[in-house]
Amino acid sequence: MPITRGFARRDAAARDPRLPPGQYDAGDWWPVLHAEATPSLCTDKWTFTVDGLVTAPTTWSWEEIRAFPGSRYEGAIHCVTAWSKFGMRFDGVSVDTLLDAAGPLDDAAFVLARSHTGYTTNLPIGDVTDGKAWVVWDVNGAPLEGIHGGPARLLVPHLYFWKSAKWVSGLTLLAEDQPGFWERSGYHDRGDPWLEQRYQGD
Ligand SMILES: Nc1nc2c(c(=O)[nH]1)N[C@H]1C(S)=C(S)[C@@H](COP(=O)(O)O)O[C@H]1N2
Ligand SMILES: [Mo]
Repeated sequence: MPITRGFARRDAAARDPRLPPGQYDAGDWWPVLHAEATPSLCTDKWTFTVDGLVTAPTTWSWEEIRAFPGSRYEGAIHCVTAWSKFGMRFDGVSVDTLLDAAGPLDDAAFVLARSHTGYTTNLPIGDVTDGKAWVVWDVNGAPLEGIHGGPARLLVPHLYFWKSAKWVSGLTLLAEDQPGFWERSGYHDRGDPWLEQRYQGD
């Protein structure tokens, strides 16, 4: 029956329910996107700092940060330029572990993530706590390449990927929101892909 076949074809072409609106599956392709030149950061000079509204501002070395209990994210990532990738496996440390060590003060409501290159991106503190954010150094079982932010990047996979600062150098806890690099150029403050929060006003 033609009508049945028509429905079957439409089902086969149905959108993947894991794809947020306006996104496509990039498959095996992992685009490389950044505004600055790729830095070459030796792990013996790499550091990660949590400062601002915390009881104990702390800087960790590469060895120190890798000594924390490991934490893994498995799932999708979504870039505002419309590509998504599924089945990504990142290993690193949970941001919860790092914030616990530094002791956020009660009035810490936002974080500004910073990169060793000067890149910044802002997030409500609730978007980097309770198992939603990581500092990661391995992807799909291999060390994160420099072009993807190695030796380590921030990973906040439930938000558009510009929040996942490459070559991350730290988090500053703030009482007031302070827009980062792309946010100052018109990108949305929060960037939830399921709400299509691409640009200011979305
Ligand atoms: N330091 C830094 N981090 C960054 C960016 C950047 O320009 N500089 N761009 C962001 C954007 S817009 C995206 S989509 C992802 C791209 O990460 P990828 O190159 O590993 O795919 O990095 C994010 N983190
Ligand atoms: Mo992006």
